[in-house]
Amino acid sequence: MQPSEVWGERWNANPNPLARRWMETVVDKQSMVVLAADRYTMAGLTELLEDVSPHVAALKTHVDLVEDWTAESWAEFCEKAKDADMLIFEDRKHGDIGKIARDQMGGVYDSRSWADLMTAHLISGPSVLDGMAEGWSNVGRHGGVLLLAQMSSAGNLLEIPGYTDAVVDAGKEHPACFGFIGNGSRANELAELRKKVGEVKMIWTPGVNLVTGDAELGQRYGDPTEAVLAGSDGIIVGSGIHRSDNPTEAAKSYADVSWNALLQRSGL
Ligand code: 5BU
Repeated sequence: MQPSEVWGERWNANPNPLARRWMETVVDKQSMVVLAADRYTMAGLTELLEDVSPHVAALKTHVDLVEDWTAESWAEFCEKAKDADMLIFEDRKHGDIGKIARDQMGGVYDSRSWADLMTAHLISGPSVLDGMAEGWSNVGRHGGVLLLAQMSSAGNLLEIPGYTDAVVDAGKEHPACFGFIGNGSRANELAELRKKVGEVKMIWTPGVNLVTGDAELGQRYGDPTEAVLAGSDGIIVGSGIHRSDNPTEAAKSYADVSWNALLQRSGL
């Protein structure tokens, strides 16, 4: 299948190389799964990646969770992910003023050099987007920011009226904005977000699991099929895969569910 068949105008009219890369990988792998690789050792991460990579289209990291992190082992891990055709997405949730966010992409972890995508809150204003664009550009790269327009956790303050709309208005027009984080646990809120975002920017959704309902420490889970039908372009799945007894099979199940939902959404 070709990306244009599955994504239609969203493929044909999209000028953003990262968005096109994502849409293409989804079709190649028949998977919209963004793996939240929340393991705490390099061995655990590497094993997980090897188990699931055919069924996963992007790798989401929290680099500061890793207890035995070294620059060398991380570089090797990222290389494996790239070889398996995955975009690398550091869920850093930047939120400082532009120049500090830019410089926080350097430092020990030097995320500007290996992350293709990164999350940010827009709480400090649009300078965070400019700063992050500069961060990548300082090492000769282009990356994309996923702005938090919604969150999956109960009681999050992004739900205060007006906040999501303000994030979408600022991000929609900004070239560094790859897309938005939407709440996968509430399909109706996600559908509203899709209407506001339009067709160009991506929406990726955490808070999805085949077992729905309230979970650990305020996390909430919705059904991945419903999330895709409501407008999700990437389902972020963590424990549903990495805590499963069989991560390979779990990853395949999420891939199948997301791909079938995408085909249904596209009328195929
Ligand atoms: P889980 O194990 O599928 O619940 O993991 C979800 C991941 O998505 C985890 O890495 C969180 O940091 C991340 N996440 C989230 O759960 N909810 C949000 O609103 C955002 C990120 Br933003």
